[in-house]
Amino acid sequence: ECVSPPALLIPHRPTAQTDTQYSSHHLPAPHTGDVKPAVNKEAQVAQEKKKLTCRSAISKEILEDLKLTTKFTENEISQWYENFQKQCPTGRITPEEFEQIYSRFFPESDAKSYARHVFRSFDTNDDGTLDFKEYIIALHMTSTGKTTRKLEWAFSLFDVDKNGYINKTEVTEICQAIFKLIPKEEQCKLPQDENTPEKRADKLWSYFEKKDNERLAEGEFIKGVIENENAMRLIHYEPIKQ
Ligand SMILES: [Ca+2]
Ligand SMILES: [Ca+2]
Repeated sequence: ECVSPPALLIPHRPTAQTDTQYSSHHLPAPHTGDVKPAVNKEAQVAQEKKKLTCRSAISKEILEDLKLTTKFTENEISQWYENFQKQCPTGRITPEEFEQIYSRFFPESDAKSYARHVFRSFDTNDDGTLDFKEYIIALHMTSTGKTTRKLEWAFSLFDVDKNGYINKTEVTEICQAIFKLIPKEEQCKLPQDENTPEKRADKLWSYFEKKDNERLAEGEFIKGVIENENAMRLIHYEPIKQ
């Protein structure tokens, strides 16, 4: 059992519903303290002791850094850290763990390749694991109300080889991963011009007015998506709410 996925999707229109969904599914709930009555005092003391020895505080350096790079408060960061430590005792999330988190959220479909791409976009130091700092920055990028910030992240998701540009092959690759998230019964209800990953990629690419062999810079990508509701919709998949 590990932490919740930081970014299943890019909520394109922040609504009250999205916010509620976000707080219940995406954020590891800040530790509010167990209110269960203690069975006996001795056990309680032992438990407190254990807590104190197991828990290592977040380093000042990381805390200061995160306060600068995100809008989270010191208290929020500390609570998430505590939660993260509890659920990921190694302090790192592996690609396999990340895939498992995603597959729990998409039980009807194959979330593996999408999870791999998201993982890659968050693993900024390319060491093959997500540490707490990368996790919090991921949370910040995807939970902020700012559309441009989310789109900066979306750009990094689509920039598969991390060269600073998106080409059509990369768009196709991400569209293939997104497609696998869509349950089969939903796939057959898709519009004719987006019912395969290739068609979805063609449609999305057409909004940027680029030739097939041209590439997109970050600014062009963000502008193109902001200006076009369909492009915004096609860059991610939002499961139908039950
Ligand atoms: Ca890393
Ligand atoms: Ca690229």
